[in-house]
Amino acid sequence: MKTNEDFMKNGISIIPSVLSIDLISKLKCELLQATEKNLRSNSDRFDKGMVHNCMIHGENLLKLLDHPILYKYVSIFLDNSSIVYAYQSSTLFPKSKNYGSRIHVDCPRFIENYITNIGVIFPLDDFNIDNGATLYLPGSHLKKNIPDENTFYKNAKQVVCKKGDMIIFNARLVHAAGENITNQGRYALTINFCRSYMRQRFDFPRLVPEEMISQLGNIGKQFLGMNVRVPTSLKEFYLPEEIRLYKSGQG
Ligand SMILES: O=C(O)CCC(=O)C(=O)O
Repeated sequence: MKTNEDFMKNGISIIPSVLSIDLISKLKCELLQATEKNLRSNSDRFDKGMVHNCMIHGENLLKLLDHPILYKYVSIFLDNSSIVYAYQSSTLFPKSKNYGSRIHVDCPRFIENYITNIGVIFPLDDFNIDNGATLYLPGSHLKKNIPDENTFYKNAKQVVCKKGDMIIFNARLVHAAGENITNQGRYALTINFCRSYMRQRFDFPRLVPEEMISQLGNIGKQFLGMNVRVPTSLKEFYLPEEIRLYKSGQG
């Protein structure tokens, strides 16, 4: 299976045509609105233009967490009880770079032969060389050290792909958003998944309003962390199985 081989050897795979054109335009519309709002209120932050916690910024952004193909590949490459560590946007405005354009990995721990986090990118525009398609160093997920800039840019490949494809990568893969030298924005959603016993960047079960959580199916609820909530009292600890906060079998 090429997808599997690419992921193991190079640290990254592209799953083609995961999102429909209709869904892409709805997601982009919700993301644009959230981005504008974010720029009005948070324009002085180091990650200016990045929308955090995308699931609370629109129905389609929320329900993306229920996507069966997303679940399938996260289960194959990480674990079927995985949870979301972070869900944000990566926008390259016209003629710009962004916070993700620095050479980096999305997981600080290197554990040989063991993956704690994987990254998923949903391009909402075609990714090409000119608009800053993600750069990555093939095989770098297998090494502890981050290469210097020269080595990275000399050997990096670029993820040229279509909007609606799904990029999935080992979070130890050394990568960087490119530079957008065009006059059009390049929009993308990025979701980092971790193992169910790890902590999330935000406490999503408390951060996401209940009425939104209730719109999700079992996959989306699991990804939010609803199966691994920690009791705050004995009363919560002894809740019956069906409504237990930390469910059994979570890996
Ligand atoms: O936007 C990109 O091309 C890369 C995003 C990124 O660096 C990340 O998800 O960590």
